[in-house]
Amino acid sequence: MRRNGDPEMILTRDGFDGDAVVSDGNKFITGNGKFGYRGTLDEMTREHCVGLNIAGLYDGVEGKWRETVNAFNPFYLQVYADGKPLCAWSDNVIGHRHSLDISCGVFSRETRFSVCGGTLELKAQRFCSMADVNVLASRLTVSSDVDVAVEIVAGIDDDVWELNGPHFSSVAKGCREDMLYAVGSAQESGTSVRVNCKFSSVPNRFDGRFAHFYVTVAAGKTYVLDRIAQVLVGDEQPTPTEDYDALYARNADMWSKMWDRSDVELEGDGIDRAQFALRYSIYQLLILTPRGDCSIAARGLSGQTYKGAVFWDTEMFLLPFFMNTDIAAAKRLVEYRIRTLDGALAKAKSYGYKGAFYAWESQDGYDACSDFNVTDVFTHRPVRTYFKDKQIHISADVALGIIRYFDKTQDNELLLRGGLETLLQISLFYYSYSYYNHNKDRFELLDVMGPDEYHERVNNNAYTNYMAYHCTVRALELCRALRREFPSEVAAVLRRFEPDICDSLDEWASKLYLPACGDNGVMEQFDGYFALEDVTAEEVRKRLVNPREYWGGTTGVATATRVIKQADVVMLAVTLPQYFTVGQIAANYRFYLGYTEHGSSLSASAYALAACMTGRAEDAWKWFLHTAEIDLNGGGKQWAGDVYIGGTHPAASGGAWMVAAQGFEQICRPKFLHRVVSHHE
Ligand code: IFM
Repeated sequence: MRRNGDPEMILTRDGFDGDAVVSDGNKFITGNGKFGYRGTLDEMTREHCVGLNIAGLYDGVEGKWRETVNAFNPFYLQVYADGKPLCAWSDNVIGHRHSLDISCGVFSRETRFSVCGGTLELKAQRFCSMADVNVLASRLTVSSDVDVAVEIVAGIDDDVWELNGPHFSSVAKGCREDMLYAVGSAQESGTSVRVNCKFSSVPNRFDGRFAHFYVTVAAGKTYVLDRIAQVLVGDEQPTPTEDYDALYARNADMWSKMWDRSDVELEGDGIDRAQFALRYSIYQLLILTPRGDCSIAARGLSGQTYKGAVFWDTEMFLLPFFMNTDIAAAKRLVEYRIRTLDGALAKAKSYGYKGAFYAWESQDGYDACSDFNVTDVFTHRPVRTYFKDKQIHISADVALGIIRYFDKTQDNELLLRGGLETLLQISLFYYSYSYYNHNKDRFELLDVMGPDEYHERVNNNAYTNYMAYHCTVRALELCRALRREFPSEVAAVLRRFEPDICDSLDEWASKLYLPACGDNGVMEQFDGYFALEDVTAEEVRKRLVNPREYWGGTTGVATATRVIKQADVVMLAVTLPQYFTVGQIAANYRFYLGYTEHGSSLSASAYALAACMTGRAEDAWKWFLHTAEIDLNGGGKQWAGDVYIGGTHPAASGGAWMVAAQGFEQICRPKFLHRVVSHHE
């Protein structure tokens, strides 16, 4: 495994590009699972989207979306030489570069300025410590080939970038010798956020907000200023911290252990670009390693997009990586869902259903998904969307996460401490949601939305029906097996349900409608899909009047067509391949590809996996690069109607890992997957 400082592990931008500030904030992000610090420069402020995002701390402001909180920025710093500010975009810049060392999560910048007839070089490094998760460290060095009088203004910037803030009503700030602090409380919960920043030398002056250092940098000499920050949430207490070098060494050591567990090496000619993209994807996953009670948000720790909420992305795209590299982290992800079962029970009840209907956008179990998740670009009016009400597949995705975790670990304890109850409550939800069609003597799941969000309120979405069926059958199997070993514990779980729950679910599953593949091998995405306008995604794109237009909803360009946002039947085929033959997977891949917009970053990896399963090496490679490079290219949609949805794409990174670690090996020897289940057509 490559180590700290290896050029093959470094991502670099040469020269400053003002247009790339926001996307570089995502691309050069550092983090440790508890915090994400965007890849911005020290002299930047909220207008450059500087962000120190805190995992799992949510706050809501009256009339606005509830979202995760960004902490005060401990690393604001502006150097003045000869009375003028030195910024990467100043006129006197001779050269600039910033980089990210993905072997150890260290962000660096080097900028040279023409000052006083000589050259002054400003270098800075920083990292979020993987070893001490409340700690962030930064080192600034200033050197020059002429004597220069320099003023450094450094401190905690409490004017934070927020999408739906302000989240702190008042902030107390102060300075104690070599340390600044800022403390505020999140408006809704009152949870306190304290940021301390300790300098390696005592400032000359504190102006009530920032510290000022006045130094003369002598020709040929280097001035060094270290800053060690602690970010404390709730009742966390400050702890003594080590110096920069010691923190750096322990952080690097921790990273090296993480890479030892997680690296995937590709073999072959001309794979350098792909290898880097894959390692970069793994880096993006490692900086999201869940801590404490938290799970992982859909845009990771890159900001407040998607409200910092947890989606199905976690179970379907992130869990496989953690299950194979860090089982303790995987367990946290699964436990998060078990812990938030009450929220799912309450959501089901609020719609008049039984069982567990999980939050589409979970903030600790509460569903943050708005009824109007998109704004129309023409009228600027909110558009009624049905993600929250109708994407019922979320509960089965959660169940599959628990089942896969159990299959890997045989952790009976987890099942007995809430896992089994969660699985049965999820099955009960589908049972209560379903409709019994007397004419056809079968149960159906009506008025739903599958993974393809452009077709709302459809009947019998294939992905949803199969996932509900599969998870119910597995839940019952696990229940029976567990009952043999732990009869009294399982009896206690079952007492929370109607006495005949298992028989009812068994019968329901045996009568749930599972659409079969047609003679051509293609499975219809939902009832009536084949009757929609037969037009490709590219043709529909040409119909857009505004590039940010929303394709779905009642009047979207895709709604009345076969054009879909993301892998749906193909997602089903790669998730539960046992219900398909290889030929059927190939047929669905071919059929749906042209209709898929890939408007979600979740789509490409599903197509890559399907390509792997059906021996399509070139396509697999293409879709693999697409998913692995999404954050390197600044790709992915930035807007849904008028709503900003930019940030990093953890699910795409997780998908890249799945394709590399689990997909590629199938290209040469596709498994024969045939076990067709098609009943009640
Ligand atoms: O979960 C996804 C969804 O499938 C498509 N829209 C974005 C969400 C978050 O990544």
